[in-house]
Amino acid sequence: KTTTMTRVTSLIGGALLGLTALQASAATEMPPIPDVKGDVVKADGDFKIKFSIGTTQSGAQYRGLEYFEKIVEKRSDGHIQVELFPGAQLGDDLQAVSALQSGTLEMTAPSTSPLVSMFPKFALFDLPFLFPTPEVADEVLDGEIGQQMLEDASTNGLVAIGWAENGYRQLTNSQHPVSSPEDLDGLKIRTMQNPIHLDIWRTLGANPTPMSFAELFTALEQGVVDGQENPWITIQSSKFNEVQDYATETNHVYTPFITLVSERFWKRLPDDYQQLLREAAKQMGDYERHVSRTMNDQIKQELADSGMQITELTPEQMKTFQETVAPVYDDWRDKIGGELIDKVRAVSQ
Ligand code: KDG
Repeated sequence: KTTTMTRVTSLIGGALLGLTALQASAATEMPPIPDVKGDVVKADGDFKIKFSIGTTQSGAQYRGLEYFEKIVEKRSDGHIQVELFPGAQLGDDLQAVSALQSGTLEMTAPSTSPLVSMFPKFALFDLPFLFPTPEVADEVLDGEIGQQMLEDASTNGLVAIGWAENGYRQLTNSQHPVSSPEDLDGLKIRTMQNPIHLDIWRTLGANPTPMSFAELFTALEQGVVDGQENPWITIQSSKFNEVQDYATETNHVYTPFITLVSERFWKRLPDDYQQLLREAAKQMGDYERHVSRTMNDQIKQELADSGMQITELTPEQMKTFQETVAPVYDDWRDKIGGELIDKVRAVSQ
């Protein structure tokens, strides 16, 4: 009887998940492209944008880029062509940013974390547990703080035109379940090339190694590192679950993507086209955040169904993680600016 009941339950569960997947898929349909065909057409010349990202074609970020491409090509009546290069085909984050500065690539949208040496204030987004909800992240990114950061980042051969979402980061590893900092003892955890992330995992007792996103899957597969941390969508779209048996839902950091344009390319665009790219970047970011949040829970469930053992921390266990990493703020408060951190905390109230 139990077996039958179990089978029936799992059939219903599967059906519901199927329904959920269908619902999620319907809920993340691309919105209609503004019916303004050719409303921004300039006679003087055609332009081509190569847009490179590190995440793969099956992630939420790529869905955003497809939307960006359709908006820009439609509203310029094809006078601006956009070609998408996912999966770090044209180089990792830092290589792509360098290519923008030299003018050999037109656009990229990395996480802010690897850019902190260039833009120290970006480290705000690496502070552990600072953004309690996606709504707080939106208010910071779309409000005065985020808009000022875009202005500040529009230098060094770069023009920053919008925000999208990598998301809340979760820990995975190949060794054993993790439900406390003690479980991290001796674990080699890959981090982004970012000093705060190194601080976080050292403070938690792990053995962190900075590495580009492009090298990560191979390093996990070869056991060069035992674990990493990324949002559920990135874990699935980069197939980390194929080489990581354990995950812990830590939500320890919220990471945005920043949409960047090569200044050399930007200066060749007529003002109308510059405005068009800004508007399309905003629409891309809004849509991509919607996709990221709609898919998040379903993808977590799919990872569990694929055999990943996901540890959900109790409030007490989460509190232990939060209290253990609290000293990271002491080291970074002055460098980032206490006032900026307090502003984010005020948004959270
Ligand atoms: O281009 C992709 C990276 O910017 C993004 O995935 C960063 O989360 C990241 C990581 O782990 O490197």
